[in-house]
Amino acid sequence: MFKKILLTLFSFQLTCMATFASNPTAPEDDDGYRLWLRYEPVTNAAIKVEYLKYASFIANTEKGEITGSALKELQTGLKQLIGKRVPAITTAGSRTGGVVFSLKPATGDSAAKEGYQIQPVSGNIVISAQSERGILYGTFALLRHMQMQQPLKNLRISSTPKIRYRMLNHWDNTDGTIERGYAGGSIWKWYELPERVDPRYEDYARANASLGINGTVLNNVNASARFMSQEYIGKVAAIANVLRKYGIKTYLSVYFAAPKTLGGLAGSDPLDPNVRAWWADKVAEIYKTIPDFGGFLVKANSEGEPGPQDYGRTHADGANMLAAALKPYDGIVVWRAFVYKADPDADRFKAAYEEFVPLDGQFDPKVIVQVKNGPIDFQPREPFSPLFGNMPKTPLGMEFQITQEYLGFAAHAVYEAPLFKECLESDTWVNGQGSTVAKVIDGSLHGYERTLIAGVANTGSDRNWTGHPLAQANWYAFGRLAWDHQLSAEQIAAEWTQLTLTRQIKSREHIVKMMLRSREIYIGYNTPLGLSRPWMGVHFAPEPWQSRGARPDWTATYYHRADSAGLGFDRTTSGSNALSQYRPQVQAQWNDPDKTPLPYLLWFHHVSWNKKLGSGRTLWDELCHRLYSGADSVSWMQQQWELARNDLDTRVYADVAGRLKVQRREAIWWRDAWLLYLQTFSRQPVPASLTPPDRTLEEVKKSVNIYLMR
Ligand code: BDP
Repeated sequence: MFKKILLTLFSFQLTCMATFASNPTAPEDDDGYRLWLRYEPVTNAAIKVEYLKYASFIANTEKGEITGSALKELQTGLKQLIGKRVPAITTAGSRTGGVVFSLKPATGDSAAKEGYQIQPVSGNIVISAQSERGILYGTFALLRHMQMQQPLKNLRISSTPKIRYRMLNHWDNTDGTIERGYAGGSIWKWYELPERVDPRYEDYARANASLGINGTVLNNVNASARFMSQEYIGKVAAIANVLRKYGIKTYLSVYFAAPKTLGGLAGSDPLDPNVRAWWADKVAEIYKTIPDFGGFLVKANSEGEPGPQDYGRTHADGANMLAAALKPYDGIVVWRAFVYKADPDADRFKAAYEEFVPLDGQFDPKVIVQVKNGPIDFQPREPFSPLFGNMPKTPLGMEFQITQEYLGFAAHAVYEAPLFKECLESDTWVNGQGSTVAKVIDGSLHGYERTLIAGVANTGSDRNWTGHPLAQANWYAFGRLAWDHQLSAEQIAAEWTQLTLTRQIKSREHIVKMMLRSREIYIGYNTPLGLSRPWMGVHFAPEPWQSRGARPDWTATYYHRADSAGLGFDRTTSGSNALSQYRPQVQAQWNDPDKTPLPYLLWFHHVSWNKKLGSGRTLWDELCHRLYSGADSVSWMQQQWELARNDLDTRVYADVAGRLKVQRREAIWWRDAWLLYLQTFSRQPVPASLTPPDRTLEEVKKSVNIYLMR
């Protein structure tokens, strides 16, 4: 047996050597675990000499846990970057040639408190901030700068976050599964907590802190009441103890009916004094165990979850009850606006606005209403939610989805920063031109101090955290934009690629190019021209023909409305009139089918198959062209990836290359499904310049059924 192991090891070694021999410039084998914190040795000799000039000591006068983490990170980073173990001292005094943490008295608002400055001062690099968190963020910024081998000489970085609460939302369950998770199981090992604390929690915290993320909701919005039990509060506390060291507060999703199901009360009416007392006691119990607990995230009266409306109360009543329970503490209530009633005649697009706008001004100041970026549900492209700007008396937070529920799971490469940016830069026009969504959520438009941005996490127990190696970039991009929404998608992609994949410029350019186009390519074969597909099921397989569901808005046909006349959802005055929820200037962009930009066309109009579009093609022809060009462009992505091959880690290269092949196959699957199905309505041939699918609609349907089989 022993001999067999030795032999296996030997042949494994030979294989590795062979791989390296054929690929001499590729870096060492990497499993993706280190994310963008790889701290690969500095290769630029002059830069290394400069870095060594500041590597005599790290001066940290503070005794706090968070500056302790900053110190540890800097020591680890420098050891790996320049090969030197840098000693820690408490004060620099007159010494020069080191890095100094300088904590200043707090004067500004919460954003200023988390900001930092980095600059050379009298022979040292000084990281100054008004809080320990600021020092930590500054440390990570310095390390990022050094990983990119930038000089320190004229370094002057000054940065403050634009949004106060920058959070991840995990949709993780007690049984270790993750709702809409595609990278393995949950990283939270509930069954072994609180006794065993997985070291991975600390690496998770480091990664988030490196981006400035300062809060995390540990569990699914479809929450289990168990999280409010004493047993789970103890488990949560063990995780919170780790996250705290990195400036991250822990939050929990709550099951609104917990007073009844867990507490044994008759009901969970938010105006019932017994229910209110139950929550007040529960909150006190939580704070006793987790003194810096962040607060609650709530999905109520949505998709079957319980809520205040079960007792004839409003969302404001429910949220305010929890806010009252949190009053003695620092915690907040994040109340989700993702609601839509099962009304067969309604347009789901309009639901959140109709329920929430009338409540504007009724929420307790501790409440933030968290709104998904679009009015429906995390589609590859959506217009911005009309709630943004229309609740001036209520702080609205942004909810983006990082996990790729509608973006091809972990098989398709879709870089999401362009999606995030598109929404943030949309103009609501509520206070005239320039009233962007970003200004709504950063509080500058309506003067909110409590501002929030959340991303539904894409992390899991896979060794590389996100399944698809390129999906790490989406976690990274979310965090960077949460800190500063003015960064460009390109800048973030370039940064991430350099930190994570390769320092070689040419290869980086190929990868960045591919990342920047990836979302449009995906939309091309998946939801071109403003189609959407939030139908029920696994949210992956193409089923545009699905017409039966528990409710109309859980079918595919509800959304695309294909018929013999044309395609698309009429949301103008002749249809659902959802457009009226936007300001006139926004309506003007989308009201007229002749002027609506093609990417949004079918979101707002039912367009006839033969209508000539701005592109010069008819709707049918344009649709075919986009489906084909999307699917074909996956081959172009494969080429870009190949061009970078020699500068990539061998494992990461092979992993992505394999996934791109899957993406190519599935892109054709989507293309054929839409095309063959919609052809039954358009009754037109595929344009002559394109090669028609080599299978029938029935064959595609069969393959989908097999895919969906248990
Ligand atoms: C939908 C997901 C569902 C979530 C829901 C939500 O399919 O799993 O529970 O959103 O955000 O997109 O509450």
